[in-house]
Amino acid sequence: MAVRSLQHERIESRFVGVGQDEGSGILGRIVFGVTSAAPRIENGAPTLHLKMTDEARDSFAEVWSVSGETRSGTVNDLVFAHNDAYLFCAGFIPASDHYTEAARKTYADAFALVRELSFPKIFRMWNFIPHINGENPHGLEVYRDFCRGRAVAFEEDYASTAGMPAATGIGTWGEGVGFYFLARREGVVRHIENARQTPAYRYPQRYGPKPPSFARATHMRNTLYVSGTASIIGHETVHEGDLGKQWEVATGNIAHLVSAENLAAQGVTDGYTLHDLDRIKVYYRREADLPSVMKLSRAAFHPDADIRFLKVDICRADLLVEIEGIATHRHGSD
Ligand code: 3EB
Repeated sequence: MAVRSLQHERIESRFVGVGQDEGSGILGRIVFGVTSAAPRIENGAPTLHLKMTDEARDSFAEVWSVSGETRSGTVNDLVFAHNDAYLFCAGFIPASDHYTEAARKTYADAFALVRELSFPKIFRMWNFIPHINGENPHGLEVYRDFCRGRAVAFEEDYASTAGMPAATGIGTWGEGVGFYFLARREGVVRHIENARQTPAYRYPQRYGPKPPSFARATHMRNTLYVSGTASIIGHETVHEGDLGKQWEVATGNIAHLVSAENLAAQGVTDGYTLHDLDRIKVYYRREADLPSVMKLSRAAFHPDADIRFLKVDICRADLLVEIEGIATHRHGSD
């Protein structure tokens, strides 16, 4: 009987120039560029294009790779690839006035796929929503409309024991909702909350008919996948209009989230600091804030951390910045 090599258990992401990711073991790629489109297989791997900028020179790709053989496929407009241990899947919901039903169906299809392919443990998800702060014809904010459909799919179609994963829900300049996620076949996957913040899935109704479906982070194999994190204490936005103060709260939230103290209380014997974060995305709302967020990032994160800045709308109209990343223990230089 074959013994599964630990090599096959490794999964990693990197940010590269568009088209700079030739090589084997690519599970999926996301092009943060100038157009949005439904995902398809490109150069042998599922590829999702998201319009996040007007400038081609600001484009980059996030590439997820594993060792060992991968297989890819398409079902119900979902495009996926997997090896023995991990699944990458991307999907797209065409532009619409109403997202509840389409989101419910598309996420239900995704959950059916993880069951059929036996990758029941989703550990990280990203959702990119156009006109996120706009209103639909019924006066419901687009983000809240999306959240309603996603919540119903999680309630009805996702294993109740699996728990909701770390996620990002953020704006895009494209038309249509693009999303991608990663799932694991077996092993321990732990979803983590933050004592400073109300679990998003328990936000009160004033933020929408159904709450957002995500955990603050997910821990797996010495790695902590940190969700999009903003200037929210409890369930309330704090420091409306003040970028510097929102930055302090958002990074403070992450610092506590990743700390040994917060993790120990949730069964994880590990602990990180802001300097352990990498593959960081800083989403900011106002063009004029870019120099500030770059300066604040340099002061907060490790000099070797790869950080990308994306100017998009954020799921609450009063939020100016949102930060995500992946915490691992750095090797080599300090
Ligand atoms: C928040 O804490 C900010 O809807 O998937 C962060 C991460 C946010 C994920 C999502 C939304 C989502 O509520 C917004």
